[in-house]
Amino acid sequence: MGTKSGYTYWIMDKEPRKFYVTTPIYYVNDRPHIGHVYTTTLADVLARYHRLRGDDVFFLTGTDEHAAKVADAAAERGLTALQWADQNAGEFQQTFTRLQLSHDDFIRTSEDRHKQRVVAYIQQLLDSGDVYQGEYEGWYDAGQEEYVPENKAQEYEFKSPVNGKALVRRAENNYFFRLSKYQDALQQHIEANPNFVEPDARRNEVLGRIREGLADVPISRTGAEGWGIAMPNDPDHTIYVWIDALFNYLTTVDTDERIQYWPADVQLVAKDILWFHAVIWPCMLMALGRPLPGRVYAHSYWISEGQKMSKSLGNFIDLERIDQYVSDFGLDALRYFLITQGPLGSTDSDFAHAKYIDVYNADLANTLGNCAARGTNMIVRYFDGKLPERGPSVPASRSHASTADEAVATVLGAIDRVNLTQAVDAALGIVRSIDLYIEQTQPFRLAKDPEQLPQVGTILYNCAEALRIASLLLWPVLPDRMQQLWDRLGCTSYTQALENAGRGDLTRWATWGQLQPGTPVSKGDPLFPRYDES
Ligand code: ME8
Repeated sequence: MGTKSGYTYWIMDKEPRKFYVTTPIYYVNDRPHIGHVYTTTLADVLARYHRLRGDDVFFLTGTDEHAAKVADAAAERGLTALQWADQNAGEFQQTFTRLQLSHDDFIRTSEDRHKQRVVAYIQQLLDSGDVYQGEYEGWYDAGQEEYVPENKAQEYEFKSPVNGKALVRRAENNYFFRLSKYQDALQQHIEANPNFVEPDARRNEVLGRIREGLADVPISRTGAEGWGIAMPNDPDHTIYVWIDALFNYLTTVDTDERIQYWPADVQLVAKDILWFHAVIWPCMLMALGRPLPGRVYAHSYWISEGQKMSKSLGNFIDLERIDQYVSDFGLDALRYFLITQGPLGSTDSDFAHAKYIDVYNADLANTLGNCAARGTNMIVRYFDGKLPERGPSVPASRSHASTADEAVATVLGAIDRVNLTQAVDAALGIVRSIDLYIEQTQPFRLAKDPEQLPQVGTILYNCAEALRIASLLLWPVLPDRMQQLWDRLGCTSYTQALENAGRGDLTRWATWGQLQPGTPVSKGDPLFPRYDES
């Protein structure tokens, strides 16, 4: 902090902290569905929280294109693999743009910038002896494009746990990654860094499996017919799609301008692909001599109306359903449902229509929307649409300033732990406290007596100020509607800072007492109109 012309000001040009967040890169054999939208929305909300607090954010998503199932799906349609990949990668990009996801880059593994660097990394591993040639035989899950260890294959009765198709016995001459060499180092890293794999239940599973022992893994296959990245100096072998794909997190930022973002701070994945991210990936990074990511967070699954989503049941929450929810309830409402009801921890979540309506009406229409409408309506009605002065103090059970300060601290801590549900809950807690305050102080009754108007001013000032702080803390989840609310409260400078500089200054902005009395306040349409199915 410093002083200038008698005012205290924060030094704005302090070096921002970098924050790099990734999502899995998605297969382009099919169109996006709610699972893809979910993880990308989680990353978006995290990215926005970090931008809001002033961090220098890099948010990456993209598509994983070199899978055999992409080539197969293309062949069924008489297209080349790249044509089909272009079409679906385009669909992912358009969907993410339509959903206003704020990624800084979208990597496609078929791009040269990715392929060239993958070849260089594999060459480095060949040179160091961490990649070598050998013979491999095992149970192969063709749908997942992965070998299943013998004990797991037995447990699954030699069927894919994902699509139920028979595992096939396959023998190949492959290149291998010397995973076994890194077993101890990885185990120590996970034990010493409790946040490296989260949530805890998943971390324990991963540690348990590592302790059973890590065998070297094949990283190439033959017969890919030109779809994929060839092994350096050995065009008959194609780099296994998973190895190619994992490198995306590094290839995208391995340039002079971006390398300061590495290592990733948070890598979001779902539980099905945690092994690759918590074991194979960090060991490859160790072999390359690169720093490891800060956190690999594996969320659980969305199911649909109580059932696992599957092609055969045809119950995917697909793009059509997603667009329908956006048009019926608004984009912010979809984001809110995903973030507050989603499978962020270690249990699955049900995407159920009735629950969607309940959550929307309870939290958004009745709590947040209603609170904003009450406060602004009274300011318009009793103070001619100008924010009143803080008059004499009014007895209340709790100070708003301290409720807001605590919420800000809770949100900042929750964000660091990727606990988005807790962050939203703390922000909404401010809104609930405003409702309670209005119930206790009854400004609508006091306003009937002109002598009490200064007290009404205090109450409404406090409500508006608390609402302003709540809106800042809710913006990452509800960017569109909170910006509308800022317009009504005369806080358009936040929108400008976030749009122009790409970052905010949350701790300064969220300090109590910044709304200026006399500022025009308008009421506008309901932010979240109540939804009535009929
Ligand atoms: O696995 N609930 O791609 P993918 C929640 N290309 N999230 C879900 C979900 C569900 N029911 N279904 C999918 C791949 N997801 C690889 C990844 S990374 C180097 C390569 C989300 O298209 C979740 O994030 O099958 C999951 O990890 C991802 O989609 C899998 O997408």
